[in-house]
Amino acid sequence: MLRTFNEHSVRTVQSLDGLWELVTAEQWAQVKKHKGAKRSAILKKVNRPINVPSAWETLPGMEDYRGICWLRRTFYSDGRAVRLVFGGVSHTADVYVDGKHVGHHYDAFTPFECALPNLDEGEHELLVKVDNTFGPHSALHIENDYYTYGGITRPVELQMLDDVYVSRLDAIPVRSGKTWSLELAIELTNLAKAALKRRVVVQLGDYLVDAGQVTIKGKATRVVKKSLTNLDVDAWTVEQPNLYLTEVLLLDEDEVMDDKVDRVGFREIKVQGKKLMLNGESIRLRGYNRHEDHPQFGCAIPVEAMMTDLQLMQDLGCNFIRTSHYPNDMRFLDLCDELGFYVWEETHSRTVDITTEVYKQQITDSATEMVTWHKNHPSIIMWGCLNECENRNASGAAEHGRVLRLMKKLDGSRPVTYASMYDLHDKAYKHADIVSWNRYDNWYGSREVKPCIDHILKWLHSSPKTGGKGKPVIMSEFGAGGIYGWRKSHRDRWTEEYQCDAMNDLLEVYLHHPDICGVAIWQFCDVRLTKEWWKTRPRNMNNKGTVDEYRRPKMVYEVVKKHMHAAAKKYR
Ligand code: ADA
Repeated sequence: MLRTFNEHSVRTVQSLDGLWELVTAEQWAQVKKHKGAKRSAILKKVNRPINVPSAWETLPGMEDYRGICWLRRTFYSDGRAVRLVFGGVSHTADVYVDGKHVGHHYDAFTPFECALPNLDEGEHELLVKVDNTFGPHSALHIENDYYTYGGITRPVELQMLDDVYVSRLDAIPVRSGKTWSLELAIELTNLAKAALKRRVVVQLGDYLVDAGQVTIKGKATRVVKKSLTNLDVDAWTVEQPNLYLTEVLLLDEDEVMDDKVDRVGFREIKVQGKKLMLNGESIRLRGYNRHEDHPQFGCAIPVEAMMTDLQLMQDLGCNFIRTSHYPNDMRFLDLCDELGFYVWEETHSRTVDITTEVYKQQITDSATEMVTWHKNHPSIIMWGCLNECENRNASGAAEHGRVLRLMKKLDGSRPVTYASMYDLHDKAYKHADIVSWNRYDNWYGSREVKPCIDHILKWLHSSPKTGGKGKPVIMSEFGAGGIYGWRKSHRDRWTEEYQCDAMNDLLEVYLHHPDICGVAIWQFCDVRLTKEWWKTRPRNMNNKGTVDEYRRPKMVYEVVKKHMHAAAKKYR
């Protein structure tokens, strides 16, 4: 399933997870040279089963396959309109039903849907062409310090719809003193040619609001806005992550024809001077950058393994996760909502070229889909974008402003930021609500941590001209490499001992600095890289994890745990 809870108790939903068939483009090229029985015999021979969701790199012989594969299965439709929802396909999908092209999507990390309003009753073929190649067609998935896998890497759902269905539900909490309200925007889609009426009812716990009869024109959508006010509910915090199921019901006369369930956490996140305020109280963020990467699953990490990561981070005393460098699986965000973590979710953009037209379209889609699909998660307290992208010139800074404004326009309830590597030379701070820095003073340089950060903080707050004066600051990346098991008395770089010494110095300064409201260690676990990065990365891995790729704690685990728990006692 796409979520950790049922989004529908009335709408017919079927999971399409499980065994599909896979052929590579090369194999298909051979197969289609033949016809009839010969073609079927060859296809039967080359077809291999693959689980969905999964990365094809987990199939023996495909560990580093970069190309195009066709994934196939069948499904049954009862003659109603069908909606296919893909949690994520890495990295480009073309969807065909019974040979007809019904959808296209770029970017592994955001969900997408295909509407099939006129399918006959019966069995249908679902074919997905998946492409994980690099090139001018792909501005966000590039050779990088993390791996781009291939496959249908997040869950797939088949939904059978009534003529009118809830196509989107936005639920944004608003705090007023001790009570809360909930601003609802309910998008209804009418698949029929004729205008249709539905009664709209919203339930949240014991609260019920009846929006009455709504008419939706034929083949159109309509947004119904309603507020639930004076709600006596318990707030969402990481200490008490209270969640409330909110259900929208669509009725025709007295029959419930469709529904949509989401979960709401009543929390308010604001910036106040140099502080982050949650429900009116200042908070400090303590946590990690986490890639969706695992040697046994690639980026298609199952929920059980997600839980292992979150429980390790809780054990370490963390309350914060940055989804470096892309929108995460909705089930992971659900777990963060349930367990109580603050999340910085960001667009898919690690040090990409932000000057091309392909980039501009792809980043706009990534930002729009991220906010549209994920805005109800209470754990997400800020939107990020454009990690370490060029902003030392006017055009780069302007592009940062464009994406930051786009995210704010889609959701004005959260602050926005980006992780910068250009400290004094960055020209885009004025566009961000929060200033965030990636710094590796004691890894890529051998500079002293405290004098360096004091120097750039003094500069930042010295004048409004910096664009960051008086704004909160997050240390969005810092850390050092340590190869699991490489323990030496010389404590040189890459030894676990060096990593401990570096982390000790960094956390001592960043966790307690009055002008720093949050820290995200780079990084939670060691991750695989694309092969072009071999020159600077032993094992062709990014080895800065606190745990290795198999989640085996390195020596630095205890250093982090000591510092984080001490900070947790001192600050909220
Ligand atoms: C950058 C980048 C990270 C990672 C890190 C490193 O800050 O944002 O993705 O590559 O450097 O390990 O050097």
